[in-house]
Amino acid sequence: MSDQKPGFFKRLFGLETPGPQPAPSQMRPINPEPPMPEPVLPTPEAPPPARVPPDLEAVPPPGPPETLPEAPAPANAMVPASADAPRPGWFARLTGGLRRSSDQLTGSIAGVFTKKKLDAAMLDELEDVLIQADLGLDTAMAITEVLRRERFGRDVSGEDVRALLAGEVEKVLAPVARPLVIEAGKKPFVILMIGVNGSGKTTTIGKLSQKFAAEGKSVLLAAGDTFRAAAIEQLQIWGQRTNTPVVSGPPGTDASGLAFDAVTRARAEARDVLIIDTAGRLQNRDELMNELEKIIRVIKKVDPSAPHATLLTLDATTGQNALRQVDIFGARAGVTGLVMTKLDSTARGGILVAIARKSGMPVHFIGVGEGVDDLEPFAAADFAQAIAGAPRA
Ligand SMILES: Nc1nc2c(ncn2[C@@H]2O[C@H](COP(=O)(O)OP(=O)(O)O)[C@@H](O)[C@H]2O)c(=O)[nH]1
Ligand SMILES: [Mg+2]
Repeated sequence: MSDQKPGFFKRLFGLETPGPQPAPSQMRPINPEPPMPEPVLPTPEAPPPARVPPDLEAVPPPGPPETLPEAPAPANAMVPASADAPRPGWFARLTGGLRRSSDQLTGSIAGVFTKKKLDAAMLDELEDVLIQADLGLDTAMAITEVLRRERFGRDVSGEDVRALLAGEVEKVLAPVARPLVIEAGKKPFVILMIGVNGSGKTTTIGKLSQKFAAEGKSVLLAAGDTFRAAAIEQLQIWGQRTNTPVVSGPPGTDASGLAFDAVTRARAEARDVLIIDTAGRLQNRDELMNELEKIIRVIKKVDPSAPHATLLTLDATTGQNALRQVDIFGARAGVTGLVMTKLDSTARGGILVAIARKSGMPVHFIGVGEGVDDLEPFAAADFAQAIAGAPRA
């Protein structure tokens, strides 16, 4: 951000409270094969990745360094074991998952409201805090405007601001919080999972397959990330865990041919849902985007109405770069909805608000952990309250 005030980061990071680390029981590695790194081309706008985990291709965000969880397990922990402990309720999981984001926001807001009477300097500082929390300029300005209009020169507490923040965030999110509806008339209902490498496609497929199986749906998975043996194996492990068959071929198989076979088989077996995994695509790599378009064309040869949902997974830890991914994948692959992953690993959860306001794209689910149950249907009011650290209405 070019408009940040000097000394701001010092204050911001001085206040940062580290979030909870994933429970060791959720991190047991299963897959012995380390994934092969894929070639990485930096985007013109973004700096080249300085520190990329072996299975990540997502371009790291500009701006402050992200606190990633200390790798508690080897780099190949791609399929974490399910937690054995009883699971907390869903709102507790959501607030737990968003703790890093809400702690940072709450702490920074408290740092602004040290004086009682609201003045211009406090409003400016608050606007910076909200922008730095990745909420986007519009949301930051809307909130400070309400305060300027209604509370200037009067008493304002951090709590008042958090309640206002929760309300504004909810207003932005409500129109995009839309469930993923599996239409019974579409059999199979074909879901294509796309996104840059490491954004959480395969993990989200595992979580979704568990969810659909629990609803009594019959699911088929397709290992369409045919570049790497480890990627195929990772989906197979999720298939075993969720008792779901997986269509796969040897590494190097043509992904569109595999997608064709998968749709044909799912139709022959009268499956309710088919979820197709794809290789990580860096959005500026033209030939890879072309391949994605080819997969879609080939799917349509079996069923012209498919894919019925094209879900883009976005890694919340990539911050502002996620906005670019929405634009480019949206233009090239006809994205129908978003899944934001790793909200538990970042203080930048506010990016979802900026994406919602800018793109208006439906948000179906959010990922708040690596376990099979750590996928929550996206609910605007709950998310808004959790991120603002506001009490539940
Ligand atoms: N903490 C956390 N980690 C996640 C989440 N979703 C995925 N991951 C992890 O992110 C890494 C990359 O995920 P993967 O599904 O392989 O990404 P893909 O390359 O897009 O298929 C893996 O280590 C996953 O366990 C999430 O919601 N929270
Ligand atoms: Mg994958």
